[in-house]
Amino acid sequence: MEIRNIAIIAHVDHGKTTLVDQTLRQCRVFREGQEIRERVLDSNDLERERGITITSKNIAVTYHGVRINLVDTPGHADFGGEVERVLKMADGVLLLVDAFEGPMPQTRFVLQKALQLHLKPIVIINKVDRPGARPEEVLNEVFDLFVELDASDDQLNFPTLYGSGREGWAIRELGDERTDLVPLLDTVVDSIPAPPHDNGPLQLLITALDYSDYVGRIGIGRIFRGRLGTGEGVVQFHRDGSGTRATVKQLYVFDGLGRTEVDEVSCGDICAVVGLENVDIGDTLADPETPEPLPIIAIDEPTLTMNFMANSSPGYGREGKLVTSRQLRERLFKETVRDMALRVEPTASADTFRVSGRGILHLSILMETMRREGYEFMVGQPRVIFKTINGRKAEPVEVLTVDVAQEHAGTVIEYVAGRRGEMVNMDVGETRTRVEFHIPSRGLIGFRSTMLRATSGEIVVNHRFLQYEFFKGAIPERQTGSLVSMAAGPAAAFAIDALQDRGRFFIEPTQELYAGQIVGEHSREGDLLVNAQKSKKLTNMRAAGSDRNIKLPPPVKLSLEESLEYLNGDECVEITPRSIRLRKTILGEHERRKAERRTAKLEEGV
Ligand SMILES: Nc1nc2c(ncn2[C@@H]2O[C@H](COP(=O)(O)OP(=O)(O)OP(=O)(O)O)[C@@H](O)[C@H]2O)c(=O)[nH]1
Ligand SMILES: [Mg+2]
Repeated sequence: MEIRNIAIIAHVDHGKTTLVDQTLRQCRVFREGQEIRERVLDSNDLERERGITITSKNIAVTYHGVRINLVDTPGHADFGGEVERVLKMADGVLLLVDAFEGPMPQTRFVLQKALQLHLKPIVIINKVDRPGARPEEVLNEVFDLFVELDASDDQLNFPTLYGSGREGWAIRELGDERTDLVPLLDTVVDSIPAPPHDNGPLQLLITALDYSDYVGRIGIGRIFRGRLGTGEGVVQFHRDGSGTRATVKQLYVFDGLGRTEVDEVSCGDICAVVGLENVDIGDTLADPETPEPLPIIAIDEPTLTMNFMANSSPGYGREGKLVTSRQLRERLFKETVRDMALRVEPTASADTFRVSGRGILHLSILMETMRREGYEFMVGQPRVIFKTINGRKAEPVEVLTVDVAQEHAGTVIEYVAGRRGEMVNMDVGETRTRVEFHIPSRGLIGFRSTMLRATSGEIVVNHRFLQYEFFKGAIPERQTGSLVSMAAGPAAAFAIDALQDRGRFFIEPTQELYAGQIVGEHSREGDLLVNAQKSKKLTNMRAAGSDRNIKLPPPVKLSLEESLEYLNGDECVEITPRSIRLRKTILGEHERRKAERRTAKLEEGV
């Protein structure tokens, strides 16, 4: 069977999954009567809730007798490493660009990777149905981007389409009739090269993993040379260069949303292999007669780290069932097996683990997954990972793109400058201005929420890792302190009401609190201990009901990511299946003061 291997790449939310979905539908993968959900590929709960793709997925459609293997990739910058890896499976890419937004930082990153791998690109200007879409202008911007990225002449000759994944059509010229995705499928078959055929000894590169409760780990990859049959022996080369013997128990090729078992897979095809112990990303399966590994796949270094700690809050174990440090340890190390970009290290304390990854989203997805599984734990302030380059301290720097109403551009520029950022480009549009900066990752922590507030929500923020650069100098932490509950017990409306001018609250009346819990953000520097349980003295019947008559502004609800970004160095987030609470890492006021004095002395060098 003829084959085409193609990866769908784009900036976050530009419509990859929706387009794959529609392609599946139109190729009749959905059996009649089967319940059809939107974006069926975003299959895990977190993906559905957040509306983003977290892990890439393989699907395949058969079109005019050609099997098109499609890989849907995540668009969020934290998962860029994953995209880079799965590109190894492809001979071509479908680059999607939102007809309204135009090329964004992640568009640039994924395109650059694809061009470096000499993959054949097809460009589709997507979401043309969007009001305000500017497809022709965006196509020009995409062309400029190709030029900037040093695309070869052949790559610059990319086929282009306009389309709407959601409405399920693609066209070659804007005036064409908008019927279906046939023009896109035709373009894929015609312009993406078939995988080269090499009859030599087997080489299969594992680029993704899957699990099944029945068979364990499953390796997913592409055959670059030779062929592979069920029951055959192979040499499995690992990342460290060592090789072990293994036998292929089952082989599958992709078929629609699922897989079909086959006896043999030929060169160029993408398959799933069952029966390999400890199979890992980057492994090569090779012919035992002529065992030759493929080059090792580079993996992104983590840039951000956080401490994960066993929950030590007074109510620990009440909301989750997995609470011990041993359970936490096991779970974290298990994740490193699946997620190459994650690093877990023990620390001097048996209850604390240093977990490092590619960004706040990357790590918060792990936290969300764990709390759904029933874990309780705490996480400390996110910190960037410094490196030493040529004997000097270096730190991660990111490209930050901000789209903002013109009147707010000044606010953003000023804020970024205060965080050691540097403006590199500014595009003043009719209503919106796009500003691009280079800024240390440190300066970005808390950026989104601060700017959303400063611009009343009129801002779109995107950023992605650029490179390590020499340390840029101190950046102030959050200037304000926290409002800290001094006692345990349910919060009282009366107390919250009386403290309104001290800051903004994160909690609601009647919510159960413990001493040392953070109940709000102080409007000034330094923490403020508050009595959040204080209620009005009940002098008579009428006063007893008065708590109910107090009108409080709604509390500020921080998401998990916002909570992480809020933290100062001596604070952490308590995460349980039911709650997310902010707290001082040291709960007792007395002990906290003592620790503060110790740190202050250390800093003075006494
Ligand atoms: N107007 C319009 N909206 C679209 C179209 N395609 C997708 N969307 C919307 O855009 C949002 C993102 O779509 P997805 O398909 O999840 O985008 P994605 O590129 O897979 O996103 P990530 O995987 O997170 O990078 C959803 O709200 C879709 O409904 C389109 O053709 N037109
Ligand atoms: Mg997606």
